[in-house]
Amino acid sequence: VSATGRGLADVLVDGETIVAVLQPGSALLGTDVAASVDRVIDATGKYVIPGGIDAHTHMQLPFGGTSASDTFETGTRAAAWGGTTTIVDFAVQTYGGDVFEGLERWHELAAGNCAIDYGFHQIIGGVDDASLAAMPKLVDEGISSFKLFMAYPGVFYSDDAQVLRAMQVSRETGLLTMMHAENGPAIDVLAAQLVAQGKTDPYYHGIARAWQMEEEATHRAIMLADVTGAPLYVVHVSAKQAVEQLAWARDRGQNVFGETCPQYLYLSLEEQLGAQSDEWGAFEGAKWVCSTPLRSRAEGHQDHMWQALRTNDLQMVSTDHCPFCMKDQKELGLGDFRKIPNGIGSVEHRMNLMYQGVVTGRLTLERWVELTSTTPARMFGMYGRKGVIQPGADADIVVYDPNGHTSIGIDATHHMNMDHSAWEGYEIDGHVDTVISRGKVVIDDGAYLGAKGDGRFIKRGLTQYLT
Ligand code: DUC
Ligand code: ZN
Ligand code: ZN
Repeated sequence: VSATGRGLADVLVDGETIVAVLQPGSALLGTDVAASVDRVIDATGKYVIPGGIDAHTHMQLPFGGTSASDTFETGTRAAAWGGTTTIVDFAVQTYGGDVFEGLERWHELAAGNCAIDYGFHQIIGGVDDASLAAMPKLVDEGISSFKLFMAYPGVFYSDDAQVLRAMQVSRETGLLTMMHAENGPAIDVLAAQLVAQGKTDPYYHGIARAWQMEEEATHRAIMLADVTGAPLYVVHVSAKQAVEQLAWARDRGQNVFGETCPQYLYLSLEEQLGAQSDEWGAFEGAKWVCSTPLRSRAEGHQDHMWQALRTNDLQMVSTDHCPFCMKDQKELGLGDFRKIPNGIGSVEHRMNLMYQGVVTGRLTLERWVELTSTTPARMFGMYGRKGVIQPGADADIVVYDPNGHTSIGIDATHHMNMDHSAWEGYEIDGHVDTVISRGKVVIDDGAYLGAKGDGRFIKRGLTQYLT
């Protein structure tokens, strides 16, 4: 299955590379291919797809006095288990810090530790003369995108003047501007007022981060992109009104793109409000605290996200994988939701969760591949090598069994480094059977055969979505 069609084929891999896609049973140069290869993986009755590309992860991200609980080792191994063969993580620069020191630090964290290939975007948490001067040099480092935050004042935040200046660099260099679009200063006032009223449970995180705050910031980002001519990619879109802004901008001819994440398709504010456990009481909802937040199902956001994926108002699905344990991490926010580290761990489950869109008739098989692999490759400058099964591409291949089944629990079948799962109890129609990462079989019939250090840094080119 590719983004453009499906059919029966044999895929021939030599070393790390796909060398041929053949009609079943073809002879190659007079030889019987099946008889002359080292190993045949029989995928009869299953889907053979390009390995998943999760273009938005945060391994080991420092946040709220703690760090995301997956290391590059544990997080990329979990990704492999779930049929993802490439991640793009975020190197971090913060205010006053040096862009290249931030990037160097991320290289140190990842190098030699990853199970699958990885690239980096650069977070610019402090737009100033020094970072603006450094940004064009990112292109040579294979970093072709940077992320700004209109949220988190005092941490990652950029004001409109900073956003504008960074977007001018985006326009000049072709670096893609990625935006966390929420009105952080206004959200922080609302959040403080809620806490002062004693409304401290996790649920109020989503009340403070109202959809209006996302719609407004999305619109502002679009206008700043328009005036500068920068290409804009809005991350973790969760509000239907934000999607409408993106669709409006695209109709005006702007180079504006958007991703959503599984949590905004499946989970809701109402379920977060109802969350209860013996151990945590209503604080159980902390496992679903992420930003942008979960949205109200009564308001129809989840259905709208599915629709937007079908109609291409949203172009891709990433996870924003940013896991924190309940113990010692999420619990920092007991009594004050503002102190709950923001994030959900999903890197292991994205391919399965999105396949449910096929099962329920919301997506075609081809669109599943496009949203989870082919578009991420094109959007972030890796297409040809990644995101497609064709001669010359890296042999990143998943054999997916539509008749298999996957139960998401927190037992031995769970590989992310977390003490809970936001997805516990989900029953998936479908199963990741075999995962090949650059020619090496890393997941084989329920066994992990890879090793840390298998994954290599991918130098990315500029986005292939623009002329
Ligand atoms: N949102 C999250 O949920 N976690 C990390 C950063 C972000 O923007
Ligand atoms: Zn973000
Ligand atoms: Zn993120």
